Amino acid sequence: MSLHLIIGDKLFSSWSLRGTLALDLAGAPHTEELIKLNQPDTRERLLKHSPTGKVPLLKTEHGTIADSLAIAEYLAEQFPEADLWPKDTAARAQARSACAQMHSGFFAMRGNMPFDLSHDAPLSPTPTDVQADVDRMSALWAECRAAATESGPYLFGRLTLADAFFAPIAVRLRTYQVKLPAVDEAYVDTLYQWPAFKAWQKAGLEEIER
Ligand SMILES: N[C@@H](CCC(=O)N[C@@H](CS)C(=O)NCC(=O)O)C(=O)O
Repeated sequence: MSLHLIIGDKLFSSWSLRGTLALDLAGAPHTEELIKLNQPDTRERLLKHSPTGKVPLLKTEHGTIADSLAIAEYLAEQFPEADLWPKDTAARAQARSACAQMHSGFFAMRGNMPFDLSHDAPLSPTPTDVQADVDRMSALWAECRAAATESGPYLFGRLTLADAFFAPIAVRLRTYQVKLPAVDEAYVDTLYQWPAFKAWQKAGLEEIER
């Protein structure tokens, strides 16, 4: 199977990180192409691949798939042996629900705390709607842990697509130095130790030097 992932800058592109982590979970060999965002020719370059003009994009033998959630579902379907979602039906439903909530919400956090791997300062003061998003995130993670039926340090025990979807939030929480309950702090630590995340972080920080 030939898979080609098109992403934005590793330093800035949170949605691209989700696509890459989903491919890592699937154990899917693929090639990668990085299109720098916020350049005069960015839109023209993206439109050559997809009318969405957004990354990530996954080029497959079944066509070009736009959107990180669609990419995740495609990989789950194509690599069933990788068990990208939790095995238990109720846990799987909760994992899908959590990813969808991430995908279509948390706007205050996303808007006020832009993804930037090199950022290292708190918001001062923290806007009320951002704090509400942080509190809701913490509650959502607790709901995931409560639904988990497998063991391990990730949201549903073992690594699943839910962790790929929340890794960029872990970056925001850490780089904006958000105070978290110990259980969430430990989860952020766990995500920062995921080898595929570490590789992305290293490459992202190297983009600054270039
Ligand atoms: N919901 C989409 C969001 C994709 C998105 O907004 N990607 C941003 C980069 S993280 C983008 O491509 N922006 C285009 C641009 O900045 O020109 C997904 O899940 O893939």
